[in-house]
Amino acid sequence: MVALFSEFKLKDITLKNRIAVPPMCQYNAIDGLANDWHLTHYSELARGGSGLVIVEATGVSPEGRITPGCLGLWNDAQAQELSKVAATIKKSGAVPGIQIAHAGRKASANKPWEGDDHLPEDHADAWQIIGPSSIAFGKNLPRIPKEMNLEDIYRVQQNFVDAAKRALDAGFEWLELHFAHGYLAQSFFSKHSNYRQDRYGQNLDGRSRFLLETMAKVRQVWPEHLPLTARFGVLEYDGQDEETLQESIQLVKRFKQEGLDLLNVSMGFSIPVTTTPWSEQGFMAPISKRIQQETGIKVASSWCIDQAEVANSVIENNQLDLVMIGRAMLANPHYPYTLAKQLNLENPSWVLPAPYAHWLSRYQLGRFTD
Ligand code: 8OZ
Repeated sequence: MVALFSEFKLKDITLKNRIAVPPMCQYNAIDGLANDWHLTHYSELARGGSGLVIVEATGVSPEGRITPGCLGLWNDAQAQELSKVAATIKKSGAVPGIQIAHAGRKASANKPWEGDDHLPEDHADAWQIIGPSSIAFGKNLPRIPKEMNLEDIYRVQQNFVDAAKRALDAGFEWLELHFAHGYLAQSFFSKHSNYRQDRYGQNLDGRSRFLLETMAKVRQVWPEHLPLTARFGVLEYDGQDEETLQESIQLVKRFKQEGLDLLNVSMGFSIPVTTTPWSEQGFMAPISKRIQQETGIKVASSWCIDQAEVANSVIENNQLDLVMIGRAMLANPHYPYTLAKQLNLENPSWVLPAPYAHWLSRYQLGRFTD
């Protein structure tokens, strides 16, 4: 038995293995609509053999997008195009997931390869950015967000609810709330970005409120039998990590009470300069294990967990329930097949959809399967 290729059941959903493709922005949409790029990109990823493919950060409102090229789910036309993406993922043998997001003060930006900075305020495509407090992220994202009033807060929460309903109608079976990476929800939680003096700030309870309320509201419309998950930054690599981790653990316990089924453990990215140990394979695995042990939530994580032995051992040792593999999948969309061979899975071809598995296993001609 190869642990990485064992099934994983969460609510009524069974993944055929423990490999998931995390959300990776494509910045390639117009008006938030999925197009041929997304259709082929996601079907290619799903054909690669992962158990789960999560569609990129999809804005719950126009101003919730990171860039003008991000996907959206604030209208029915977007849901219609995304339903084709969900269908192709499913037909290719993976469970279709989607991440819904609001980028907060990091919104209204250029594509990473066109500057990775805020669009100038007077740019035709720019929009007003919002956040818990009027504090800029800094460096490449210098714009100061408008401090959200209560009406803004309730509106964005309703946007999350409406997007979740549309995601369900479009055929997605796994929902991930983007509560990480310095975007709106994370910025409510982080002391670096939340200076509010009302009940959405001040202390741990207040800084947690936006996230908990949003999750509770979404859970009411997202069916009980389907996984509700969130990506959340449990630490910042800012020198205050033990304190942040302890706060995160308190919050994750409350997420669980609100009906969270699995946490995609990540980093906060609330400040521009951090001490993240990028070169260590699997550096998030021990942190995820701690979250799992102290809260009882199932955990997934990504960030440099792509070598076969590492990916398999974090599952075997129960550090993670799912391994998220993103960049290696872009470089080689059939990476799960490569992993299956490296881990000596009996019949590695069966990681792939039937038409591919058929050809790869038919004549036992090793040279065709390399
Ligand atoms: C990693 C680090 C910061 C941002 C996302 C584009 O979460 C991102 C992102 C990923 O959507």
